Amino acid sequence: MEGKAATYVRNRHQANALLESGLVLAEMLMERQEDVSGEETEEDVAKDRWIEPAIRLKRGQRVEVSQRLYRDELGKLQFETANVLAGEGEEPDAEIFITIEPEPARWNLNKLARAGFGDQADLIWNRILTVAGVPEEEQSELVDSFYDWVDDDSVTVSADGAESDYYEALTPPYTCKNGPLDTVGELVYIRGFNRNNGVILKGGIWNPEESENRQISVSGIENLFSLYGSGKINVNAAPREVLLTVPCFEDVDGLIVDTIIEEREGLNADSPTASAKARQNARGTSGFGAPAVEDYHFADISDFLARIPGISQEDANIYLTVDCDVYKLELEGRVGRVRRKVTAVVQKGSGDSKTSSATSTQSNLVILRWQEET
Ligand SMILES: [Ca+2]
Repeated sequence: MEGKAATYVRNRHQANALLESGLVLAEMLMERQEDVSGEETEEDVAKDRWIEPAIRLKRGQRVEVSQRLYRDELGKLQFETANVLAGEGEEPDAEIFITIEPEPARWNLNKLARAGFGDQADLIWNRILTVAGVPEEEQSELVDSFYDWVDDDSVTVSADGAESDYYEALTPPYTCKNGPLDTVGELVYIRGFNRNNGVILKGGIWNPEESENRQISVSGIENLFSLYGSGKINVNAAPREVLLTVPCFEDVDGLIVDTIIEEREGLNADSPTASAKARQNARGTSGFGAPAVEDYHFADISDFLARIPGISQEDANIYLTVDCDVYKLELEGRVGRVRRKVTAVVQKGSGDSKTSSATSTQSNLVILRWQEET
């Protein structure tokens, strides 16, 4: 038994160390995006496996990479290289999994207020709650109470809102935040969002008190939000469920959103519905010396508007972006059967951070948030 316990302790220790290695790898990839052009050939990509993810990052796309490790004769973990390979098909002794996602792929919750988006905040909330399945007539309780929660005054925006006098009457009582949220999960304290144990965050039955045939199920909205970024949605990186909640992408069957995803991934490149650019890209990648990584991402908002019909420049200015300097990282270290996970938010920048509480790594990466799974 002692042997097993010692192995567990060692593996856990090493898995934690892998999280640090994962951060270094993520940092390396973020720096590499400055050095890649997107013109790299298949030969280049075959020589260096980090080129392709670096290009994806440069284009504002989500990246998933992993690194295998094997124990050497001394039991130390070494990165997989030609020399350290334990053998074809053999399970690696350890692995690092890294996901890097541009943070503007989600709504910045703290900007979804009058002080952030102005009147458009109402439109965005309406889309978010409608897509989630919250009945129209019950939305104002959530929206107005959210506004009251974050605004610094103690006057309710409407009878559907709530300030401290409302929360102080609850059991147990608490006061209204009157400031920005520190976590997305904090939503559950807000009037309306607290309904049925905060079901709107994870999804479930909105009105369990009703008879079964009147019950409404809602989808969780928690994954639509972040607490960082400009507030605009990155059209290269945003997942489908977020794109569906952008007011200017509203249509009957989510057709615009499907078109956006097909265009940016090149899924429609062979079809006549694809933009001229997507079709040209598909042809361009077959020739000798042509770039190895197909490029369908939206280079800028003009490119986006040219390829996605029916969106106005005005709406694009309000809601959309292709820029990113804040990233969400998911790092996982596995050693044997022990897994350690961390979620981090990092800012890539010049190092002159405006966030005084942030800690800086040796290079230009600023860690805004570091949350280990316990
Ligand atoms: Ca308030």
